Amino acid sequence: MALTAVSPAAADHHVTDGTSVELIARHSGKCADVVSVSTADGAEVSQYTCNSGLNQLWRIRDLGNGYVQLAARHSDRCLDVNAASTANGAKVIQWPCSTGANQQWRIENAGTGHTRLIARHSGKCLEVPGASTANGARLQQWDCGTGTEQQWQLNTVSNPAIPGLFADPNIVRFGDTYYLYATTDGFAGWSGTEFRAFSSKDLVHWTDHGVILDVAADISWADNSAWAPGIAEKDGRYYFYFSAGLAGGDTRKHLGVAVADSPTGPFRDALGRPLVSAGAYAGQMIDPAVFTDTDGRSYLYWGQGSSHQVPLNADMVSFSASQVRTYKPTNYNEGSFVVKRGSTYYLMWSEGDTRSEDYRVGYATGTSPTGPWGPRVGLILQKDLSQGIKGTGHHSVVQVPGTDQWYIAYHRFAIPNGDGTHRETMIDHLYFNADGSIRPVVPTIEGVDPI
Ligand code: FUB
Repeated sequence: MALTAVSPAAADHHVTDGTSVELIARHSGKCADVVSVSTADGAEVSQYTCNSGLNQLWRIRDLGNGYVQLAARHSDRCLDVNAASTANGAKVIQWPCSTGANQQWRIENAGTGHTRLIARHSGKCLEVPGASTANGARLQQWDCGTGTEQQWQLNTVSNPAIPGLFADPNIVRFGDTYYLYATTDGFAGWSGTEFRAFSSKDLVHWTDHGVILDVAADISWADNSAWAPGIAEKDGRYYFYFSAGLAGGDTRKHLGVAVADSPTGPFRDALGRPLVSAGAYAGQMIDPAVFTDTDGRSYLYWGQGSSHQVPLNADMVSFSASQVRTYKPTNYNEGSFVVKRGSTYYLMWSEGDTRSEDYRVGYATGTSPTGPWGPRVGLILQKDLSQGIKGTGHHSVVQVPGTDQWYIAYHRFAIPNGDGTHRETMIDHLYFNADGSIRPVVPTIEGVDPI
């Protein structure tokens, strides 16, 4: 289970906007649950044995006024006191999120790791009637007291790893800190311009460092389509590779590289021109990724339609064209990514179209960072319709130093209502089998425990 108790202090003051929580009643240990996973307006909310279902996960929206909304993840509808009643015993339902004070909840510290949830319009507390421990007991509001049936534990889940719409995540570790860089999603035609940086010590709690590069503002040769970044460090400088386009009738993308003295920027264009211009190689010049071998040499990978691979020069912003190798593994589309485990190199890539629920990740192995690569071994990651998980792809992988613990960051369609331009970034475990093959990843709604 990947559930982390929010501390009372955090529950009072620092519940992070966009995180999802289970609401667990103290007296029963059961979860606030939208009955039968209903998406209907007015569906009742009761307590039920916790099962990690999306109808038991509530996404926090911090309203900035001391109150939060709690939106059920399966329906995107808000926890709501029916008809804005102020009466004791008024039932709690889900309802389309609005500005109503009967959907606004104050999270108050009740001690011992628990909270009270107080409805703004009535000042009354969310409770399980009669301190029932039965599945199906309908939640209601009542005058606040000291009963444990009015006390709730807020357990955060770690997926999506970063709140909001982000795709093509590149996860890396610099020093003792993990970083995530991604495409900012939610724009028609993936036309967004900004890249942000996120950092975490434990892979669960992430800090948003804001915009580190805006291709429209910071890159003279680009003004749209800030896609799919990759980053590497050398001698205390950070090299940020990205794809972007320049409007004016040309829809092609180029690869660029920006540089900074910190992993959180600010980054500036390293070359004043693309590192790889559209048309230089087969396919689209998108989806850069960097692998740095144990000898310190870094390699650049990119390409849609084909996977181009080359050692970077020591300056990290140039390479020898004569050393570029191009591969087209079975089912390859885009999103090349390489890791090394022992003496084996693993080339992974995304298959299919990011707009398809069948977007997925396959892999092959090789004996050098630029191949030759063996035949496609199989899939690492694919949709799981039993959990409503679709469109899993464009991933990256990070190893916990000194261990054989590996994590995969990837995107999938947002839940609910996602598609190929509304994607969210996930982190899950990646395991190797004893024979060195990669075990298919189990994509989860909950994510991982803090490391
Ligand atoms: O996010 C824009 C594009 O979608 C990426 O470059 C592809 O890998 C696909 O995920």
